[in-house]
Amino acid sequence: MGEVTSDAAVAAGRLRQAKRVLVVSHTAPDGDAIGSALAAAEIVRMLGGSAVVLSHDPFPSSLAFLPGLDRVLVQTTMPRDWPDAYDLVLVLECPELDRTGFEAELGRHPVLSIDHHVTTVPYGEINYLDPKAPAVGEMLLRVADAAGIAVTPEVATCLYTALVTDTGDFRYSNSTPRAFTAAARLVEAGASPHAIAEELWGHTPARVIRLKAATLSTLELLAGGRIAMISCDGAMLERTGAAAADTENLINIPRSIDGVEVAVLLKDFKPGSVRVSLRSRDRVDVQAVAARFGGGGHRAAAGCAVPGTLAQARETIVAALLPLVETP
Ligand SMILES: [Mn+2]
Repeated sequence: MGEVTSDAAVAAGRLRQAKRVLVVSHTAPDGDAIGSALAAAEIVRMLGGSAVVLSHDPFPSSLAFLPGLDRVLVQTTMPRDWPDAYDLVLVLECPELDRTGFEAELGRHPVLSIDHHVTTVPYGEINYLDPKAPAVGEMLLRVADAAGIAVTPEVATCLYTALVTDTGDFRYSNSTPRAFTAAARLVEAGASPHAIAEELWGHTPARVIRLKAATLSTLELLAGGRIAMISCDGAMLERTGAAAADTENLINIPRSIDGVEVAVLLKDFKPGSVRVSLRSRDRVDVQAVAARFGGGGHRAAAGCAVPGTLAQARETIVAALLPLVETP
């Protein structure tokens, strides 16, 4: 096991030593994954090194405005100059190395892990871990500070996007003073909350709305209305022209129903395995439920994969949740 630290200066020091860094985050990347990866690559460049961002999966179209996104390698294979041209791997937002989709290759160089998940396994040579951080983007602002780097408007835009998406527009329980302090700094550094909100929420492709309608038509209320469940399958994607990444944020709709304590989104896109997203209003610890199936996340937002058909996964998850919503 490598070094575990909550000190951003240790991470900054390690990045300063690196000449060429491969930056990776998790599959099915969200705003914190992509925003943090782009900002981290820029921080490495400002420290005098070079960096390449590699993403196993495509990103949601709502994030297409992020500065530097056109240079991200979106592919399931390693870059052509891997491994010889690199001397460090920076892994962001991954509680376990296999969340990257590239775990078999990444061990060829030392790994620096930066993450804020409660369940993070310290798999890196250095692990800068802070479960109290509202987003990895906030941790990277600390890295920039520790490195003595002035945040550019482009980096501020990436980090603010990481923060605003991971806190659900500053509505989730991670909307702490730290989140607002970082947000204020990033706005001062050139991030525009209005322009970013417009990009994130004002350019929804019609296929996403059609997928939303199809998925919401499956709504079931269970346990006297305390569990809300929706599901989505490959046929719906085909019918609407949507992609798997377009399911992002859908789960917040059943979560918003009056009286619902846990919302569940079942995604049946792969034969034999159903991807499960869980959201709670904080009273129920959905991370503990996800962990039972090898998944992870946070108390109020977690995910896992359950083997079987959609109907089987539904039964499994309902059985796991029922005792939790029934305890007063
Ligand atoms: Mn995050």
